[in-house]
Amino acid sequence: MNMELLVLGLILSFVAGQPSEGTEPNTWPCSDGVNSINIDFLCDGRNDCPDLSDEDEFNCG
Ligand SMILES: [Ca+2]
Repeated sequence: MNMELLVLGLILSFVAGQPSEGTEPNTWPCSDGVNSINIDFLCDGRNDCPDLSDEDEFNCG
């Protein structure tokens, strides 16, 4: 059935589209390109990235 192939293709494309360069699903990459934080710490009012990018108004505004 073509439907089965369609579903399989969707699953494969979803898996292949996941970030793979050391980025966990629940992390947010700091703007310095080196560090990453738990997504829960993004815009929580405390500086977690060394470059303070997680509290930057560009990301939180
Ligand atoms: Ca934070």
